[in-house]
Amino acid sequence: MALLVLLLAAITSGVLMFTLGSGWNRWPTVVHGTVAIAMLALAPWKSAISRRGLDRRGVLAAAPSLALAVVVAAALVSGFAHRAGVRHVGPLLVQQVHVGAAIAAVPLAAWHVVARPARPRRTDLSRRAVLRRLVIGTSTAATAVLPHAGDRFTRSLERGSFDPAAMPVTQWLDDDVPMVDSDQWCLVVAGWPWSLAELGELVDKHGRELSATLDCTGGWYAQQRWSGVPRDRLLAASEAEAGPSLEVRSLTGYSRRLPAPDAGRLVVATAVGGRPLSAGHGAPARLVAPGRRGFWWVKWLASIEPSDTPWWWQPPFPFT
Ligand SMILES: Nc1nc2c(c(=O)[nH]1)N[C@H]1C(S)=C(S)[C@@H](COP(=O)(O)O)O[C@H]1N2
Ligand SMILES: [Mo]
Repeated sequence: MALLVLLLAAITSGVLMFTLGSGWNRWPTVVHGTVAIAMLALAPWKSAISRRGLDRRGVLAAAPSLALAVVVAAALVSGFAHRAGVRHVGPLLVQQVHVGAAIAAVPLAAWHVVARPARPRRTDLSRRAVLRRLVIGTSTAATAVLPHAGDRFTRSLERGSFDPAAMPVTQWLDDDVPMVDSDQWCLVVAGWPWSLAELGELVDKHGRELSATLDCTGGWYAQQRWSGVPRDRLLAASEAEAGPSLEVRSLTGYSRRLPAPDAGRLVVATAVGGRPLSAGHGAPARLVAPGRRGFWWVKWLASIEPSDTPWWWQPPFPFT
């Protein structure tokens, strides 16, 4: 039962670590680490129970449970390896192994819960058990919150800050860097097309430079000086009616819906480090969304449309 609770906490905190990039986001990170260590602490008890089950049922009947054990072990090992600074296993990122194993664990854990139900017993909450859990909990929490050199609280490692050429070019899943003809390109804001030249004039008039950290869920982050037009300015200049959310689309079809109250902090960037964006980093224009994880920073902007749909009405992560 305790392991099930921990597994749910691990998955929930892991998803939260991926969705937000600032403020209280450090708490899911602490929970995630604490839960992982607590799972390790409970492993000896669980393996004794599992061995009895295995003897009784045989390997074949226990296959899905064994598969669950393997993927959970893979998630734990890769998680601890990532924490220790290991980033690659062969062609894969350690983080990809970690997330892949966690996703595989979900259906297996669901099967396990249904096929091997365990009822909570009153002794689970007896004073001794509670005390033991408290000791495990607090000591593991203390370990998990210890700072780690070079890590941001998201556990990403620094790559190419203030040197855009050294910053990785990454896409969420399978997007490709498009060939964009900047003479033909325009950014449609609430139905109003802005050519690159017009956008440039707007940058000259209302431009803003800001330092913001791009933190990719792939495990790296970089701080850069971005410059462009604050999106509020762009919306005002486009005479856009505000809605509860803004749908930001890329030329590639990639899109994210952002809450309108964010708009004050969002910048449509045309330059980074004092130079026009490179193709890989989103030329002619990309979104800079301070405090949000990288996957919100839509590159190769095509349109920004105010919308009546609430921002949370979308998959938590993009599909491409
Ligand atoms: N159109 C588009 N924009 C995108 C993505 C994508 O796949 N397609 N990936 C996002 C992700 S996951 C990250 S981390 C950043 C990476 O930006 P960079 O390549 O400039 O470092 O772009 C974001 N913008
Ligand atoms: Mo990313």
